[in-house]
Amino acid sequence: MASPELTLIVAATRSMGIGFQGTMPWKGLKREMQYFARVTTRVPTSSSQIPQNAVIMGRKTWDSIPPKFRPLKNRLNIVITRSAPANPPSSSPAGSEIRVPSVEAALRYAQEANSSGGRIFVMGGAQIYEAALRHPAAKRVLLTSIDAEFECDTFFPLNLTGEETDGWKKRSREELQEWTGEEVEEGGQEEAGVRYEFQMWERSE
Ligand code: FOL
Repeated sequence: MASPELTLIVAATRSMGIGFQGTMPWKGLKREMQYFARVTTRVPTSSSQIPQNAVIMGRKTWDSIPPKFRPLKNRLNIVITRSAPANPPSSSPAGSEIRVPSVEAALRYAQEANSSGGRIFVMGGAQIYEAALRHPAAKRVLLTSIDAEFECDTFFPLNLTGEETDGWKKRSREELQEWTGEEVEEGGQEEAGVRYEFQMWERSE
C-alpha cells in the first residue's frame, strides 16, 4: 500500500502556544473552529467515492472536545491511548471512535479504512504532533497563526515563522485555497478582537 500522506492541523499563538490547562487558550474563535471542521471534513473531489477523512488525536484532545461534538461528525475519529487494545477492531462501531495504542497503529488503521485516498489529519495535542512530525509521512501543516499572546502551557513542537524554517516552507495563499477548497482572505482576518491567518506549510526536503 502506498505510504499515506499526513496533514497536521493546528491553531497556535505567536509563540506556538496551543493549549492551557486542558483546553484551548482562547475563546470565541467560532469561524476559526468552523474552518477546522470544514477542512477536516471535506473530501477531495477526485476521491468523492471515499466516504470520509480520518482525524487522529490524542486521548487528552479527545477529552477536551465537548461531548456533544464527539466523535467529530462525518470523520473517522481515531484516538491514541496507551490503554487501547493491541489489536483494535477491524472496523469501528457506527457512531463511535476507534482507540489505538500508537501513532503507527493509528496510521495503519486510517490507511486501511481510507485505502482509496481519503485524507488523514493529525489534530493534536503536543505529544501526538511530536510523534507525527517524526514520521516521514507528515508532509503538511495547516497552521492558523494567531497574532496574539495567551497564557499557554502546551506548545506546537515546531516553530513555523517567516517563510521557511527547519525544512518547512510556507506555501502561497493560492496553494492553500487549492488544497483545502477554502477561500481565505488575503492578509488574514479578525474575530473576537483577535487577528489570525490561515497558512499551509510543507516539508521542503
Ligand atoms: N486546528 C485549528 N485550526 N483550530 C482548532 O481549534 C483546532 N483544535 C484542535 C485541533 N486542531 C485545531 C483540537 N481541539 C473541536 C473541539 C476542540 C478541538 C477540535 C475540535 C470541535 O468541537 N469541533 C467540531 C466543531 C464544533 C463547532 O462548530 O463549534 C467539529 O465538528 O469539528
